[in-house]
Amino acid sequence: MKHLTTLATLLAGVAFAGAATACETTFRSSDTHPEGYPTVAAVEYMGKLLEERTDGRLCIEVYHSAQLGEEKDSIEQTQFGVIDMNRVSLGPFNNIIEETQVPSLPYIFRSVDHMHTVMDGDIGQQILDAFTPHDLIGLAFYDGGSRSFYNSQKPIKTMADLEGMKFRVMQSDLFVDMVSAVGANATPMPYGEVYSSIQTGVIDGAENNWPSYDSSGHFEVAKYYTLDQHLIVPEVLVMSKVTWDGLSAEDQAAVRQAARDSVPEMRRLWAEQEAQSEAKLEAAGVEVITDIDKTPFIEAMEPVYAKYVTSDVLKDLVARIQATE
Ligand code: BDP
Repeated sequence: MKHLTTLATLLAGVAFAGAATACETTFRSSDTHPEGYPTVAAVEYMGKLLEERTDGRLCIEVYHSAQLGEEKDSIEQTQFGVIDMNRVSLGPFNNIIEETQVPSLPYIFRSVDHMHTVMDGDIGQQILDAFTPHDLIGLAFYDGGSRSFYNSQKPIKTMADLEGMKFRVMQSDLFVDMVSAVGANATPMPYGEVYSSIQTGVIDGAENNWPSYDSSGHFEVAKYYTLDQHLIVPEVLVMSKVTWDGLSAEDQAAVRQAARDSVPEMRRLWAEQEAQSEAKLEAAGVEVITDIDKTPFIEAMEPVYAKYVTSDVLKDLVARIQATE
């Protein structure tokens, strides 16, 4: 008898747990980074909020480590509605959505705080709204720290040291021109190909933030890291418009709110990870070059601004960002 009661309780427990976790809809969300990376953890956190707030109806499953493809391809799949959500850098959108070029301009932000103020306000909203005509719904911006050059050859202390070197950039014309502007050559390629390309000498290096430099293992094959901090490019969380259009207005609001509420958590995780990665890689023997004069780098970017900031919309966005305290 006692045994039976225990079994009944157990079965009831299983049934209950089953009901609580039976999601009516599970959004598939793509991320290039591995499990535990701040962007992956933040979208999982958003999923938890959404599940709680919809009584388990709406859930998110994050397919990390580029399981759903490299960013450029996964963006297309998201536009088609094959993938429901995607967390990506703004870089791969540059060639499709003009407005995303503005926060991707080198040295446009004076600091991460400046970037937060801009992206949390009207300018950020305008850029999120610019995704809609491209079959995507911009939900929130995440942090991507600042990006700097690393390479396998030598410590780079001045712009002259970059002369003729070959760096991988994200698949964005703007970044190709950014690298040319400092006297080096750019090769756009998917993130997943960078490690072996450095290892085999196809390229001399790449550019990224501390957490990516760490989690990608690029530091193992390119140990010179020059903190010129040319980009403070935010990352973005988008939903496919196909998925979005299938949701009720209340569920759309719940998705938007959960995405917004994941931002402070993301920033907390990001700050933690940045410090951890920096300490880990310094201990691992990465040579960090910090005594660098950024002025020539900033001045060298003038032709990039001249080439890309040509439409009224972009000119206005740049002027408003520069005027933001
Ligand atoms: C990382 C971004 C990721 C990009 C990657 C890259 O988080 O979205 O794919 O850089 O350089 O920092 O491709």
